[in-house]
Amino acid sequence: MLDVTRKPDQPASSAAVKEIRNFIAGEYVGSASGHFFDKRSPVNGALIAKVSEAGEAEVDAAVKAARAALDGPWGRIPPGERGDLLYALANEINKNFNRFLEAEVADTGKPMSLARHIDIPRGAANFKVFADTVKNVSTEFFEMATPDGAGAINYAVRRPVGVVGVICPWNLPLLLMTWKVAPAMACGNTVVVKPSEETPQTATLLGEVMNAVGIPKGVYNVVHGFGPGSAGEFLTRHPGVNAITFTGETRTGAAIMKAAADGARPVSLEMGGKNPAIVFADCDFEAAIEGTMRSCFANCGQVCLGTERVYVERPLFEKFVAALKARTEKMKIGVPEDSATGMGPLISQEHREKVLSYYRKAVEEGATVVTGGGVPKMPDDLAQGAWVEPTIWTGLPDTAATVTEEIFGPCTHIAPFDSEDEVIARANALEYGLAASVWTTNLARAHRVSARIEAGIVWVNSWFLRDLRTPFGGMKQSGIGREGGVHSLEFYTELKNVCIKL
Ligand code: NAD
Ligand code: 6OD
Repeated sequence: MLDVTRKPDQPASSAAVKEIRNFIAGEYVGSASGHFFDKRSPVNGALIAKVSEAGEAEVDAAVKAARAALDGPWGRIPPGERGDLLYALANEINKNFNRFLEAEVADTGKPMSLARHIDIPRGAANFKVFADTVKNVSTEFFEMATPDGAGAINYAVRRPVGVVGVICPWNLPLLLMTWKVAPAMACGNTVVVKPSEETPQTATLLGEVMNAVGIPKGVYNVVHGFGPGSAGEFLTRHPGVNAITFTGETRTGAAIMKAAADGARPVSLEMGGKNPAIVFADCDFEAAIEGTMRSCFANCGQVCLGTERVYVERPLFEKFVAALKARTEKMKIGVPEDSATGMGPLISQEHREKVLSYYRKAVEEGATVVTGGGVPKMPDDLAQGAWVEPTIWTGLPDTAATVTEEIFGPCTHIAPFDSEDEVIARANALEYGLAASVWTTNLARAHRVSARIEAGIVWVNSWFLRDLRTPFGGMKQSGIGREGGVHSLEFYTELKNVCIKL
């Protein structure tokens, strides 16, 4: 039985019901329809917020505010000053660290320790990294000959792409939203953000921070709502949006791409994954177990880069499965405030139903359930939370739905392999290509295998080690485009050549 006990002095996450509004042209505004949707705590199902759903009118107002800021004050700020403002934003997020932390944890139910070390610091760091990137980047220059002998010079200049629509998921809300908003703003664009309906709070709070540091009104706007027939669709279809950057499921990305085709607008899509970990018998065993534990169960398995397929070289297979099972069964499932909590709930009851349907499907497909596979017994006051057990399966063929489809929960399938060629073919067999990890102490093998894996990022002897200057994105159906460091400039700017005849 998993340890789900809570000390009596540790309260279940609960908060007074908040009213969350859209943020348009520097003001918090409700929607003309007066329509609100409910945001419930993943921890105990309590209503924590009523969120004002933006209609077409609010989305239109947000896009127009973004356009006005672009044509007005923001468009006139020199790049250096923009960079200073982005640094000020990062510092202001850090000043309000606990407010962001509490908001993120309330929306997601994730362990406070995780949000304290990853989500909020990264939310701030994104602004500094992209301010530095833009400050330090140069463009090309060419001299050329002309028939009259006087010559000509060519130089390239980067200009903002315009109003950028930013559509975000719920798993790392502030981190992934600022991962797009920071480069967009650093490059001189203005943004309209549509946070996930599951995580409205930190994007909204960021509006306050924008005002506090003096970002001109309209540069950063937030509209709340859902996808089809709601703010997400209204935003992606709005002709005033010049480019759309999206993080979320592959199916949603495809729908957004269709919407962007009207007006031939560019998209940057970071989408789903079904990421393999490959564990060779020569690995550092402890490191491989620790890294695989994190990659399977961090954030309750709700990380796009997480591992849902583990391939272990046959001589190590039994030992690896036993060790991962033992470690998993020791992990504490609990409330965010408890520092011993290793795993919180899923984001919502709806997502829990999806994950549990895969738990049932795995058994129907003939899996051996090594551990988990169900719902943990929680105290009565947490009974309405979206809890599931961390789960490990073995024994499935590579063609099973459990092994081929993204589940986005705390679960993984472990299979043995016999040769390098075989495991590479199995790792590459899916239409996803987001991330992979390889565990080996053989340097030549590390190079060989990582070169052949079809994934946007391959970690060797690590997982989720991120240098924000590096290209990030997915191959195949996991993404279109690369963001990160100077690579973000490809999407967030238009490159123009100026040719001057001398
Ligand atoms: P989702 O695709 O359901 O929703 C993402 C966002 O899109 C939400 O804000 C949603 O309201 C909006 N949306 C939905 N339909 C839309 C439409 N037709 N038009 C416009 N907007 C629409 O994804 P999710 O459930 O929030 O997040 C989980 C998924 O995100 C997983 O598949 C995960 O792998 C993926 N993800 C990928 C990355 C990456 O970097 N590749 C990062 C995080 C999450
Ligand atoms: O670290 C990042 O920048 C990033 N985009 C992480 C994505 C995590 C997916 O859940």
